[in-house]
Amino acid sequence: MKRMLSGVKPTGRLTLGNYIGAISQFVAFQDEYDLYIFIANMHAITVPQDSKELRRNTRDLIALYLACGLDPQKVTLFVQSYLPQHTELGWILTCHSYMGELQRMTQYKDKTAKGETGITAGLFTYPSLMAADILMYDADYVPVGMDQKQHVELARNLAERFNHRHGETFVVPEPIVPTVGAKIMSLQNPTKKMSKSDDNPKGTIDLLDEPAVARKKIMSAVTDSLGVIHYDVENQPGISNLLTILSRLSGEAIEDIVKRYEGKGYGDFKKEVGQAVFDFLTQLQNKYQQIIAAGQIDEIIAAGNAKAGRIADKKVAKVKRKLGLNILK
Ligand code: ATP
Ligand code: LTN
Repeated sequence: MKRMLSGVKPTGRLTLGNYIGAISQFVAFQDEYDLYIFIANMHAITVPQDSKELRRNTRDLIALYLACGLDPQKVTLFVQSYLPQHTELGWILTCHSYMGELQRMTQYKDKTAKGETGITAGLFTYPSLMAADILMYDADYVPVGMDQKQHVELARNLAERFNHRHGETFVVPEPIVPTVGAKIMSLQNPTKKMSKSDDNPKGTIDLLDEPAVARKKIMSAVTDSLGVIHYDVENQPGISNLLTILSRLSGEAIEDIVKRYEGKGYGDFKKEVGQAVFDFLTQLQNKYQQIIAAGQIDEIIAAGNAKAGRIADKKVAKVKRKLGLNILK
């Protein structure tokens, strides 16, 4: 079985966009791959975080992942801050990364170009830590959003460089970027991505929104005045976005939904999408509550940390041997 790994930053509350674009894919991958998913909380602190919020977001994120269908029997779920091997290998890979390479990474480049102040050295070097996260586990595939592809490419370069200098040590990973439902749009501005850091909460469906509130957000989603239900991203971005949401939640093909709505109006259509979102959130939040009540999060994470830790220990020991860092006989 090929190994697949991905990390998520616990920097805010998850949205329906995160579910459709990322989490639902992980759930689908868990049967086909030896899947490792971890909470990248050491990455979250590259920008200032409130400690209480970070702790809450991290636990919510784990509970939501489980509620969305990640099965701890199939997936290794762990928390980065419990595995010091990541920062250790991160440092070693920082020492194999060139300034020029890191300067080309978009997050740092964009922030610097905008003249932002308070950019930390951690934000500059985090792509090397991300490479360590990936190379530690010999991941064959890394599913990420478009914005992260560049970092997986850096991980590839570092793996090749290290293998070349010190002998075969790391698997060279490949990024996987989703094709469908990769971009759920804001309900208030359907040409902009639905994003957890949006200022307008009406544009975003939070996975922990009251289902009735979420339904209202769908009912007041921005559409157009054409009055026909067609999938046409260019001219009807709002309707197309709602079609994508309904299709991904119900499993019905977009063209079948379009056929059912021939000659019908937006009101009925929105009602159906609203109901689908309402039902989805109700079911998800029930599971979320059950997971919290079952009190198994600590146990699941402890098991995931232990399993990941065994692999990480071996890899770090091997790397240290290659570098001449272990001197005791
Ligand atoms: P922010 O809005 O703060 O930039 P984000 O909501 O984009 O954050 P990330 O943590 O960067 O979230 O992304 C987590 C995963 O969710 C990534 O794989 C990303 O591609 C996916 N994702 C995020 N927003 C959407 C969206 N609107 N549609 C589809 N996938 C999304
Ligand atoms: N940098 C990523 C999160 C992340 C990650 C990883 C993703 C950290 N380490 C390893 C895949 C593999 C982000 O900002 N979303």
